Amino acid sequence: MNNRIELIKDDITTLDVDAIVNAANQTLRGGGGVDGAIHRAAGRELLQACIGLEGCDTGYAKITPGFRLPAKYVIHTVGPVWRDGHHGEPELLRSCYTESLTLATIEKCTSVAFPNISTGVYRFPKEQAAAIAIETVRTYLQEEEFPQKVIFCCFDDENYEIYQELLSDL
Ligand code: AR6
Repeated sequence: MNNRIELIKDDITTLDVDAIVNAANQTLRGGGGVDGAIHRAAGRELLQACIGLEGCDTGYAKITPGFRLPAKYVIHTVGPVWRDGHHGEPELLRSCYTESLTLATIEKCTSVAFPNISTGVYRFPKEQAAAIAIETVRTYLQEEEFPQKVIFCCFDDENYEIYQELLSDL
């Protein structure tokens, strides 16, 4: 199992994988953070494709080509905005991972990279978000052959260290 999960610290837009996941907002029209970086690297065609998707609800995911990215696909998911943890935030975050993985399975993706959804602008506590991400991915991989590899792609040191710690306990 653990050889199907990898941890890296990198810019997700540079990864040569089948799919990268985008931490988008409900409009799917780009934004800051990882969303902005993905749109800049993929080019305007990505925005055109996203406009055609007509938005996405929190906890769900939609897929587009990767256009100028090395990745073949971008899976756009909308994480919850953290309020106090009692407004369904954990369940919605879990759903982001499951829905994204389901799209990856449908497209027979071999490798999928996730950013730390909701832990930036949306202020989800990083420790809790990492625990949910790891647990959800592990459970999913127990049931499914695809994707064969899931990469947690951290960008900030804090998230990277949290994942290192949690993954070393497995
Ligand atoms: N590669 C990988 N991870 C990155 C990159 C990158 N190039 N850039 C930032 N991160 P955020 P959210 C990490 O704010 O909290 C956008 O405006 C970053 O360190 O991008 O889900 C959307 O349009 C953090 O750990 O996403 C939405 O409006 C993680 O990505 C809103 O932000 C997520 O931070 C979504 O907020």
